[in-house]
Amino acid sequence: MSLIKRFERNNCGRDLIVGDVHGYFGRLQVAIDEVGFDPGRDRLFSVGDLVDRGPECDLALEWLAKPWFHAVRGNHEDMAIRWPNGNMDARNYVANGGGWNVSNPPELSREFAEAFAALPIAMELETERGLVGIVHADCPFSSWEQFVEVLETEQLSGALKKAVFEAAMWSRERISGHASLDDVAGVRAVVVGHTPVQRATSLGNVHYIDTGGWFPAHRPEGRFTLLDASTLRGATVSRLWEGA
Ligand SMILES: [Mn+2]
Repeated sequence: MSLIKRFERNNCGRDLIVGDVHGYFGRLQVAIDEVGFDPGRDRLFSVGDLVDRGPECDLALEWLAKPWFHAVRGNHEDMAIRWPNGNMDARNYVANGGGWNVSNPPELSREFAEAFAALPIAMELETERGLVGIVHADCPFSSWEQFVEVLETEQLSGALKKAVFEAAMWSRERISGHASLDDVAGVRAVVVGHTPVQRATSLGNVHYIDTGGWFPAHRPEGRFTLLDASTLRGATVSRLWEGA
């Protein structure tokens, strides 16, 4: 298992990056159809948080098995990993949208935990305009190389591992203004989700793309943003699933 997964340049199609999905795979399918996603040439990358809150969380494994779909671990995957080990309080988990997994038979919860524990913490895409990093919440270092170096350290100390994992999957320091807004060095862009934003936005070279495609029906402002890794432009797709 590798904590960083690297992808060579996609020479035949597009690389699109989507924000948090939170169990709305039907909507995600509609969104990628809308931009003419071609599974034979294009690739879809996820910033994590595939599960909790939405109605189709159980489809996450099916999506992860698709050869063109790749995800990093979000804090909601982290909770699903903790759950079968007794490291996740049931009430807190349910409050965070984990009710579907709390009611899963233990064998199934274990299956999800294993699949999510196999996800990398970060991904790295070669694009024609430079390297693009993907992590759920934030890059915990001022340089991407440093982050990768730590993720590749075979015998990472327990304390360092915990701190790096927590920041990568849970941090809101940068977007809440409590940390440096400088570019992450050594990488063209870092793409994250985790903190919902009204529209895709960037702080330095860190791009926030969770525009709430998973928002429930009473929050119709939510959209999926599909960010092109090469142009760093996002297609914000409509809520076709609302029905005509
Ligand atoms: Mn999150």
